[in-house]
Amino acid sequence: MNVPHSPIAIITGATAGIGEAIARRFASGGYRLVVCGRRGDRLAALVPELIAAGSPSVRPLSFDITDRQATEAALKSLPTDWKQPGLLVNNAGLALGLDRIQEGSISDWDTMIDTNIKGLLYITAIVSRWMVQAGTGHIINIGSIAGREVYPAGNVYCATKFAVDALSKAMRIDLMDAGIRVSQIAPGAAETEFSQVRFKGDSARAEGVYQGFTPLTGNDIAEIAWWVARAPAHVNIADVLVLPTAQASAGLIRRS
Ligand code: NDP
Ligand code: 8X3
Repeated sequence: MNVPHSPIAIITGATAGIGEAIARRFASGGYRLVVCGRRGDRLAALVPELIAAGSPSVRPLSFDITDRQATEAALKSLPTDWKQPGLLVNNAGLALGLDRIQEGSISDWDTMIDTNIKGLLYITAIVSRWMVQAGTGHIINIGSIAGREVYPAGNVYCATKFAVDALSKAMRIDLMDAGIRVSQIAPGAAETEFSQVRFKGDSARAEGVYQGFTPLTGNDIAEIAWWVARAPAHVNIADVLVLPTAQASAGLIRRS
């Protein structure tokens, strides 16, 4: 069923973690959804679940956000009436490795920069133009505590999240005259697939990141995204830093 008047949200990185939780939250709120990620099998499995949760219509787009042409082709393949999204959630991102600068992998650095900064920009370049044409819209960027403070061996990942922080502020300035809201949600430690990816499948190391305290979940961030998106039109919740209660700063976590 297609309900033309239900709002549309485009969510990147919807195959796992925070993005998947946001997709489920907005499905239950009645949004039409464009869910993005490289893993097409996960997107295919997610679509009927989002419909069952309450979304009137869901379009999966499987592409690599670091591939500019693939990103443009995927977004442009949407039907015309889907090119008026009320919301873009720039969530796709990753950390690779946790190495001191003198020991880091340049290939990992390239992937983080290409995904977290350039990929976010490839999407934003297209969708912000649609929003300006429509005269309305809201962009939520998922930043991080790592974009507020650097921590040992966080170097390039932190730099990419500092870039997301700068771009969130810059987008808000540039899109102000068009009436587009730009918000950032910057979480601390959230238990998702993030550490599995960072430590390249080393499950013991990944699980250790969340031991001895209660981390955030994707659902915690999804509830905040819902609150940010559903604020009255004259209210822009510009920036939310959200930490586990046991975390006081990037490197400081109280563990039992
Ligand atoms: P997950 O690893 O669970 O999810 C990451 C998502 O990003 C996946 O859906 C993945 O999809 C997608 N993604 C990664 N690379 C690409 C790519 N090249 N092209 C398209 N999609 C891609 O991690 P989180 O949910 O934790 O991370 C989501 C965001 O939250 C990231 O920006 C991260 O930096 C940020 N964040 C996470 C925190 C945490 O502690 N977990 C804290 C603060 C911020 P697929 O692999 O299918 O392509
Ligand atoms: C993810 C949180 O502290 O591992 O952005 O960098 S952290």
